[in-house]
Formats: sequence, C-alpha cells, structure tokens
Amino acid sequence: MSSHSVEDIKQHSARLRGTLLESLANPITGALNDDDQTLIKYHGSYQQDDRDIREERRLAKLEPAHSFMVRTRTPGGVVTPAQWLKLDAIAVTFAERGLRITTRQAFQFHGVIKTELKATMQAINAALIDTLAACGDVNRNVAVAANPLQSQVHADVHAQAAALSEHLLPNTRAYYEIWLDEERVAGSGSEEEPVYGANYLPRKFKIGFAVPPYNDVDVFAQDLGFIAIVEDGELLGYNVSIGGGMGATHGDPETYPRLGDVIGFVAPGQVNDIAVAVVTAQRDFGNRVLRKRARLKYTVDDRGLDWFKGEVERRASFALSPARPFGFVHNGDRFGWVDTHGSANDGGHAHLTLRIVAGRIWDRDGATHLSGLREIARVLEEADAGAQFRLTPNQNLVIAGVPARLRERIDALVAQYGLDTHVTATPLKRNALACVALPTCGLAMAEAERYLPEFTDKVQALLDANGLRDAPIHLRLSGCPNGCSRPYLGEIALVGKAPGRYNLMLGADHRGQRLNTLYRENIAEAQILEALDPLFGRYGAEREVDEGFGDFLVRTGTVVPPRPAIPLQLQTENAA
Ligand code: SRM
Ligand code: SF4
Repeated sequence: MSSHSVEDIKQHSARLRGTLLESLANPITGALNDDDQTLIKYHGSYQQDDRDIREERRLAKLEPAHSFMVRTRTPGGVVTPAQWLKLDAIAVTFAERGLRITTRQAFQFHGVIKTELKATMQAINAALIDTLAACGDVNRNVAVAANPLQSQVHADVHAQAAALSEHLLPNTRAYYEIWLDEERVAGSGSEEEPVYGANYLPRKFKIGFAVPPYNDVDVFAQDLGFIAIVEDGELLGYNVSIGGGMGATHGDPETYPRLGDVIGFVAPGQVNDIAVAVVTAQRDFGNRVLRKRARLKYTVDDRGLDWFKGEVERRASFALSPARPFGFVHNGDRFGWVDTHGSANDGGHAHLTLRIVAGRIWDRDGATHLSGLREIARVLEEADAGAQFRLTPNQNLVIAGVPARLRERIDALVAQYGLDTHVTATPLKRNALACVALPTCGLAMAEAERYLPEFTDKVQALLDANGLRDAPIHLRLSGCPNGCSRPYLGEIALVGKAPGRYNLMLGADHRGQRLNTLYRENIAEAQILEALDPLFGRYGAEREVDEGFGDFLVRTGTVVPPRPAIPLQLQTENAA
C-alpha cells in the first residue's frame, strides 16, 4: 500500500481526482495506483482481492485477483421497482454474488473488475442512483427508520434525511468527470468545500434517523443521531445524539465501541445547521494524526461532552433545547405484512418485510432470491402503484406500499422463490446479522456472512434443547473488531480474532441502548456453544416474563455491562 498518509493523499488529490483516470486506463494490472486505492473510496468503491485464492496466486507468482466492491448512496435505502430492475441487471452483468444489502441500507456489488468499473458506475447513474461519498472520510449513507408505518411521519423523516444527505455531499466534480465523462471546468471555484475543507474529515462520519418506538437504525451507534419526537402523529423535531461508533482494535484499550450521548432537541428546520455544526467541529478538532483515534467518539471523549456541545451550539448560533423523553422497544425488524389500511398517506396499501440472510440476494441451491425479487419488481413496476423497495439497517428488505389487489400475487412469488424465511425461520435466525468478511473484506480475521447459517443452526439446536425455540435473541457476527454488523449491540455476538476463533460478547439489550461486554476471549465454535448452553438453561428456567436474554444476563450478574446510553429521566415507560 501507499507510503503516503491518508491526510497527504487527500490534500494532494486535486479534490479527490488523484491519478484515478491513469490508474483505470493502465492495462498491465487489475489494481489501481497506491494512492488511488484510497481516493476511490470517496467515489463509493473499494479495491479488494479474492482472499480465498490469494495464497494460491502468490505461489503461482500472479498478482492477487483484484476486483472492486461498489457501494451505493441510497439514503434510507429506498428504490423504486424500476431502479431495482436496473440494479439487478448490473449485478447480473458486472458483479459476483448478486446484490448485497448493507447494514446502512446501501447496495453493494462485489467482484467488479477494473475494466468494467466505469460501465458499472454509469449503469448505476442511469438508474438515478450515485455512489458518491458512500465510503471515505465524509458523511456516509444516511440511515433512516425503514418501515413506512405511520407513514406521514416516516415520509417526513425520510425526506429530511435525504435532504441532509444532499446537503453534506462533497462539492468536487471529480466523480462526474471520472465516471460520467463530465468535462472539467477550469478554475473549479464551485468546488470549494465549505463544510469539509480541503482535507475532508479526519475519518468517516455516520448519521442515522430513528423513529421511536423502533430503533432499527441503531441510532446510538451513529456519530450523529436524530431521534424523531412525534406527538399526535405530528413530527415536532428530533433529539440529537453524538459520539456513537462501534469499531475497536483487539488489545488496544485506546479504541472502543461507544454509544452516542443525547445532547438536546432541535426543530426540523434546525437539522441541517446542527449537522453542519457537528461535522465542522469534528473536522477541526478530530484527531488527524492517529486514524485509529479519529472518529467523533474520541473527539467527544478527549474534549469532553459539554465542551463539544458548547462548540456545536456556538457554530450553529443557537442553543439546543432540552431533550424530550422517548422510548425504544426494539432494534430489529418487524417481519411479514404490516397493513396500513386507512392511514392518511397510503390507504389500502401494505408493507411486507422479508428476511434476507446476511443481506445477500443471489441465486443458488434452489434459493433463487435474485430471480424472485426480479419477478416481484416486474409486477410492481407494471402495476405502477407507487410501491417501493426499502432496505433495512438489519440487512432485510421491505416491499412497501403494495396495493391490496397485488398481495396474493406477491405472496405466491415469495413462496415460489423461497423468499419466505420470515415465516419459516425462528426469531433467532430472523434477527441475526453478519458482516461481509471473507472472501472480499481485506480486514477480516474470521468468517462472518458465510458462517452465519451454520452457526445459527447450531445455536438454534441449543435453544431448542433448552425449550427456547422462539426466544427472540439478537445475535450478531463480525469477522473483526471493526464491528460492521454492530456486534457490540448484540445480545450475543461473535467478533472475529483469527480463522475459526472469536471473542464471545454478551449482554446488550434488544433496543440498541446498552453495549454488550466480553464474556470469553479467542475461543472456537465448540467452546462458544459450551459457554452458551448453560446460560440458555438458566435463561429458560429463571427468566422473567418477556425478559430478553441480554437483560437476563445483566440482571443475574452474569455479565456487567458498560453504562446505558440513555439517562433514565429521558426514558418513557415503553423503554423500560
Ligand atoms: Fe464497515 C470497513 C463493510 C457498516 C465499521 N466495512 C469496512 C470495509 C470497507 C473493509 C475495508 O476497510 O477494507 C468492509 C468491506 C467488506 C466488503 O467486502 O464488502 C466493510 N461495513 C461494511 C458493510 C458492507 C457490512 C455489512 O455486512 O453490511 C456495511 C456497509 C455500510 C454502508 O452501506 O455504508 C458496513 N462498518 C459498518 C458499520 C455499521 C454502521 O455503520 O451502522 C460499522 C460500525 C459503526 C462505526 O462506523 O463505528 C462499520 N467498517 C467499520 C470500520 C471501523 C471504523 C472505526 O472507525 O472504528 C472499518 C475499518 C476502517 O474504517 O478502518 C470498516
Ligand atoms: Fe470486514 Fe471487519 Fe467489517 Fe466484517 S467487521 S466487514 S471483517 S471490516
């Protein structure tokens, strides 16, 4: 990799252009020049290689099997059936392993080769979707509560989040020039970056909007969270939380997962201003020397929450109002059909949430999910009734706004293509998350996505044996401590340490308000199952009514968790 620091590369990149055009044109290698490997992230892509065959290729003296992951910027993960069909065609033409729903409501394509990267980007653009700022030291895809229940408020919150995503886009035209052949305009005065500055942010930045009582976006895992405060069906504004983040490095106490702190309340009209104030404060005070300490969570801890809040208010030129009470009941998805008959916005429509295991939509072994969703998209496009696909931050899929007359047809297609695991799978399997990990993720230390089905089968067998078949336990699997499946918010989580070895984390709640804690370090599957079995036994025998597994472990002193995210005075009853 490059010997230049990321800060140097950004600064000397001519606003994220670098030598990307030359790199793409170089026929000798499937890779990019070193510095361009950093810059391409801001355009929504990562250079990767197939780690399954890395060693084999090294021995054969071949360069690694390079390819690119491409990630969309789709705030709240909303696309139309027509867009779905276009994304599906891109997956079939240019990518391997279909479409991948991410934990931030984006699509990822894996395995795109360099010579087809530009065509892929252009095809995404032709679907009226972009990939700008999907990765890199900028604001990433904005996550938004996924289910369009109580639809007017959800529509309002989604619109707010999409507008904020636009507001925080970098101004550089590099993306349009490199991928879409826009001509470069001399002077580049319009490329000034009043929010980001010449060096962009010290690190990635993430924003999420939650609509209580559901916390499907895991709002406290975001650098900046907005929690909608709704009264009598009206959106009053948002509580603001800052300083969430999951990533850590094994064995380095200077890095840690952290839940956001609620610092106050803003009206809808103040959202963009407060976001810009937080982003620019992080831009100016975030750690640009140590990347592992560069996220907002560390800036907040290093400077102090009160100091940071004061700085944000100074920049926004207004004071935050006191935070309002709110309550979360759940951070998972609600599966199956949800009827919204009679609601003001979309009378006579319903929404179907499908379980997509680890977010991977592809055709294999009789489970032809990509084909099935293509058929569903065709039906919805033809009906032209305003239905949408909405990706959830739990890697699942909502088919939203389905007219009553189409329900039977959709149900038939769901069954025909094996898309009905929301009905057939147990709650454990429905709620489990896994990050991508091997073979594409360059940082993976252990399997995650590929291991999830086998691992959940084994945990399920233990639950069954303990009379807990339908226990709705949230299980999350990450291939390394970066925490892309937000594992530190799992009631049970595995965090990869080495091939076949994981840290076992236990004790988060199922509302995204309490982190879990390390229970056993660096153990293999047999030991993990051995550790879980007696805990399930006790849970089955001693749990209180409706008590979650994580809550049980904490109440019984089996694990001692870090502090909860929300001060008690802010929690309404349904959060208890
Ligand atoms: Fe992530 C890096 C995949 C959500 C924390 N993440 C990566 C990379 C790009 C590996 C790399 O840097 O080379 C992974 C690419 C794997 C691949 O082959 O596709 C990767 N992250 C993902 C996705 C696809 C996981 C998934 O299974 O869905 C998610 C894409 C989200 C999106 O659409 O934008 C994804 N990553 C997350 C989340 C969850 C979230 O945002 O809600 C987190 C934890 C929250 C946070 O940021 O703290 C997360 N990813 C990281 C980190 C640790 C960052 C840190 O500052 O601590 C890294 C490593 C890094 O940035 O250096 C990372
Ligand atoms: Fe890769 Fe680690 Fe993220 Fe999993 S958690 S996708 S292994 S960086």
